[in-house]
Amino acid sequence: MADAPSKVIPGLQQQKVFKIIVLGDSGVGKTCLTYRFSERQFLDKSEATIGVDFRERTVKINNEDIKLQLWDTAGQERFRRSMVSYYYRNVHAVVIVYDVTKPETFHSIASWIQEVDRHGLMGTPRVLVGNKCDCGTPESRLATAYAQRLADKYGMPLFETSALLDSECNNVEAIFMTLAHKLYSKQPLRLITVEGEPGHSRVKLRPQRSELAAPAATDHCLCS
Ligand SMILES: Nc1nc2c(ncn2[C@@H]2O[C@H](COP(=O)(O)OP(=O)(O)OP(=O)(O)O)[C@@H](O)[C@H]2O)c(=O)[nH]1
Ligand SMILES: [Mg+2]
Repeated sequence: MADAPSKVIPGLQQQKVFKIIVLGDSGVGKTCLTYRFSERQFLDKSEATIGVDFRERTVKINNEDIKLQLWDTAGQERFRRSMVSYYYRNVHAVVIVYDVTKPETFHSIASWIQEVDRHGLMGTPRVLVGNKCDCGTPESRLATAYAQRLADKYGMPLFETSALLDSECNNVEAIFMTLAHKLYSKQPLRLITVEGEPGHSRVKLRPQRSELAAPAATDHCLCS
């Protein structure tokens, strides 16, 4: 897990920030899940992510504002070339997503875990997410018990979600709130400085948005 902050500057407010990286094959719904959590709605026209997109939401835990920084990464190999090791730095938690209607995306999980481990995140909290539960029939979807066995093998909690359906949306909330509580209970993982007076503050976030690549246009159908 990332280092704790080194100093607290007197007179400046501090806010805890947790960086959560979201990984998984292309089209599994990483962008829609992170958008659902940050904007509380479904992203109608999702485009393939290039490199990484950056979303955030502030949540309250124990009456304290905690910022969750979501790093929505590209699933397509050709768009991951810019995924330099830098993106894995200071990661506090990992979300690995598969599509419950596409077994091949489930079978990729082992290689995503290897990638995470390769970047030195062996002890970092991680969760497994089976997305698109609204698609197909119960028979055509990957069985929960099957997914749970893999989740148990890797010691990851399993969430089954739909970024599309509001009724299923609590699970999207649950993914990130579970992580937030887990990270919070482990105490400050990284502090950032909020400059200025209370109510007129400016937050210094790293990396800057300008360092992150913009998405390109690609069409996906909903339940292919
Ligand atoms: N039915 C349904 N469709 C979804 C859901 N989540 C995402 N989609 C659709 O699946 C397609 C891919 O979603 P994205 O969120 O762009 O997938 P991604 O994992 O970010 O893909 P990359 O950026 O290429 O890695 C889009 O057409 C979404 O509308 C869901 O929960 N249910
Ligand atoms: Mg995406």
